[in-house]
Amino acid sequence: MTIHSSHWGAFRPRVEDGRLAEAVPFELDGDPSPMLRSVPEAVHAANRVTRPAVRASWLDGSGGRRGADPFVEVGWDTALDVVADALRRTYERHGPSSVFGGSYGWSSAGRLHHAKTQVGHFLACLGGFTGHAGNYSYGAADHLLPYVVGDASSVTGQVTTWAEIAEHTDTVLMLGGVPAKNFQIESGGTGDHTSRLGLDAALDAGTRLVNVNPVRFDAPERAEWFPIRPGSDAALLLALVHELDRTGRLDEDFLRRCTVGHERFLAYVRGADGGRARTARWAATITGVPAERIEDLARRIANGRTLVTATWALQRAESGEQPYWAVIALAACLGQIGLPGGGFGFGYGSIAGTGNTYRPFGTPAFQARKNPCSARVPVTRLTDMLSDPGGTYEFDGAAHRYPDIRVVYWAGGNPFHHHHDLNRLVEAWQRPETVVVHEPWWTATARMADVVLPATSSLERDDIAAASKEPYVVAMKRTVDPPGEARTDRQIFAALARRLGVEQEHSGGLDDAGALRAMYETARTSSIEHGHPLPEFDEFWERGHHRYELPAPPPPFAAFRADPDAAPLATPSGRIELYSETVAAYGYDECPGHPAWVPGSEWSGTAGTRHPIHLLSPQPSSRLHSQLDMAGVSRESKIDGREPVVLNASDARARGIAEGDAVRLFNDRGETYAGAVLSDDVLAGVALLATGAWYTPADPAATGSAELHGNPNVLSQDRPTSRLTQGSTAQSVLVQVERAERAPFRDPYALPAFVTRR
Ligand SMILES: Nc1nc2c(c(=O)[nH]1)N[C@H]1C(S)=C(S)[C@@H](COP(=O)(O)OP(=O)(O)OC[C@H]3O[C@@H](n4cnc5c(=O)[nH]c(N)nc54)[C@H](O)[C@@H]3O)O[C@H]1N2
Ligand SMILES: Nc1nc2c(c(=O)[nH]1)N[C@H]1C(S)=C(S)[C@@H](COP(=O)(O)OP(=O)(O)OC[C@H]3O[C@@H](n4cnc5c(=O)[nH]c(N)nc54)[C@H](O)[C@@H]3O)O[C@H]1N2
Ligand SMILES: [Mo]
Repeated sequence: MTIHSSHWGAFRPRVEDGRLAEAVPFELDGDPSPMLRSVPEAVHAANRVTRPAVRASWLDGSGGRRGADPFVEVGWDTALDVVADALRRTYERHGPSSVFGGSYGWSSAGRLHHAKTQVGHFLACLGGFTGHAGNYSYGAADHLLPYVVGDASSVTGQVTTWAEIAEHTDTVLMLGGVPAKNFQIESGGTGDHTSRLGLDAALDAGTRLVNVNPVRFDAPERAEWFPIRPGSDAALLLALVHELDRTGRLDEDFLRRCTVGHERFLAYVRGADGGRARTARWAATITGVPAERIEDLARRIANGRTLVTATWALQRAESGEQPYWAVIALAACLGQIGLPGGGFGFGYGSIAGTGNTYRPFGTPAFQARKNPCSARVPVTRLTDMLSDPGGTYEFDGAAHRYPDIRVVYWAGGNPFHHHHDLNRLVEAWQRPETVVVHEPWWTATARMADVVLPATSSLERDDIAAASKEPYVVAMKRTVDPPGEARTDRQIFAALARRLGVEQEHSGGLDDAGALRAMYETARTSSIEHGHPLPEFDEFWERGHHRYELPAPPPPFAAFRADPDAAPLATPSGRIELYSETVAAYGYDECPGHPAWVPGSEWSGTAGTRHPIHLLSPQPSSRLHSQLDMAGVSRESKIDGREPVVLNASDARARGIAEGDAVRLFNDRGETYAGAVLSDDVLAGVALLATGAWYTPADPAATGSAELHGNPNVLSQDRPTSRLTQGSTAQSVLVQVERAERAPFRDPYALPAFVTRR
């Protein structure tokens, strides 16, 4: 029986007449994702890219406008020649930093054909490129946590396991809940979805879950809902600390032994900094949570073993560092960091593998050649980089300059899904001389390219799926033929490398099959060194999967807690820093030296605005970002072809909006149309419009065109969390919503216009 995998899980492909008929869930997966149902339709979609295509007015040098001009289909030789020429010219005239190869994006679960890594490898062979720093997912946490706890392992590494929670934890205080929709997904795929089972086991064992969230439904039914205004969690956490302090419940011994800066932090909480005491009453006005409820919560978390968690979403907002730092501060005050089932951890329900055993070895992954060029720009600064060559920005305590980008090379990502304030990006995107995109589908980003090269989907090539928070390594076997003339990204780069004289550096004499074997062998060597050997390649490929069986890990921070001198953290003090001299010295008022309440410029507490609805753009339940949007589960979720927006029922009534109505969401940055869903399980004043509906401008030739399909990124703001981390602020967005009498419509998945087509 053949096997394949995806970010949404492993499956058994059933093929009929050369076509994928069904993706049958992997029999060992305890909780497979319904998204598998979308796979056949996506793979055989009418909007696959089947031949190389070049934007007509780029080819004839007449200028034109990216996204608005028709394409010409050409043969592979012509396409590869024009790309090779553009690269050669650019490297000669402007050097490596003028080529942007950051190419952010998830591509497929296959670790060899991970397109972004292949882009980086290829461009490194040519002399290097401007890369990116950080990520959209947890960029603020990733750069903040090393200052606080020495590294970001509480986001990316081992956190308290589900088993430990079930056995030891009385209360899990879950900021952002534990969304079942999100734990369908693991980057690199998963053979076994464990989160729902882990949660159920904990609930059965008597663990209480408190879902602190503007949304009720992103937690199990059995959880308690603790509604809160988006963007206000730091205030709640400070008030909980205040309440612990006021009632004599601080763990002074832990604070003294294991932290530095608690005096300054507590002085701030008490109001000794000249500000107000951060009491429950103070927080009530900010968070919308009654003071008594905050006081009661403080009592409950101090009574018994408590784990404080937060989803990644909380830090994707202005000053998104603060709730994360405050979670750690609250956990430190409770004094249970390092105890089984206690302390803090991030990303439960943000991704499938959180709560599993983390495995820092034996995970097959393609190793790209090192980038010889040091230029890197934070992912969230994409638009500024393109529009402001030579401009300066701050990042992580230092000033940097934007490079002068002439070529943008993107494969495996969809910036016209993922980036914020898309109307700004559309204009900045017109500046470079050349934009090359590899895509399996005619996405918004493909339509915004000069040269579009048809890439295979994962089902049309051999690969291996693996992730370090998930026990399975899974063979992804070629199942169907590529459509038209599609090639693997690696084959495309190999052909370009030949033209540019770097074939040996690029491919090392290996074809795709040879490279796959080599990638596996590297992981196997590491697995043997760690005493958990992967089988030989042929045996693995034949069986199709391998499951690592690992012993349960110790609680995070256990060694540090036991003896902080013997097992110090990698912070300057070796302790948990509740006040960081380093961060304070940077002088960023949006990210001071200790956890603080720093209201954003755009959030639900902003008074007197013309755009009173706080729009959250969560991850979609029906797809992965923009992937699978055209198929099955996602397509069926649309309302008259538009993305559903969840509105609080009273907000909808006040605007004359009924269930299923077309609505217009707008602010000063853009406007988009969506279909209304009414709910009492979303806090009043808050709306939810998931990411990933394919960007569909009404008029691609117009500046600031209306968007017709419900893409929240025409509304989101292109402003970083802070200068410290330059994270994404997707969740700090204010909009107005109105009923749309006549809502315009265009097919989001239509093919672009072609001048000629064979
Ligand atoms: N408003 C708002 N915006 C957000 C977020 C949010 O919360 N709110 N979240 C952000 C986050 S956390 C993330 S991670 C980003 C995600 O942003 P992306 O990772 O850019 O989103 P995807 O849709 O997964 O894009 C992957 C692209 O790769 C293509 N692809 C798949 N396989 C292959 C392949 O083998 N080869 C090639 N060449 N291409 C392939 C797919 O067709 C798709 O177009 O979005 C961010 N944007
Ligand atoms: N189905 C599906 N799953 C996915 C993805 C996908 O595209 N589809 N994408 C994956 C990726 S790339 C990522 S980065 C992760 C992202 O994972 P997250 O960032 O955790 O996901 P979100 O869905 O944005 O939000 C999670 C929860 O946080 C809540 N929340 C938002 N803002 C606030 C706030 O200010 N305060 C509080 N208390 N709660 C808040 C939301 O209501 C929601 O319940 O998801 C991954 N999982
Ligand atoms: Mo992400």
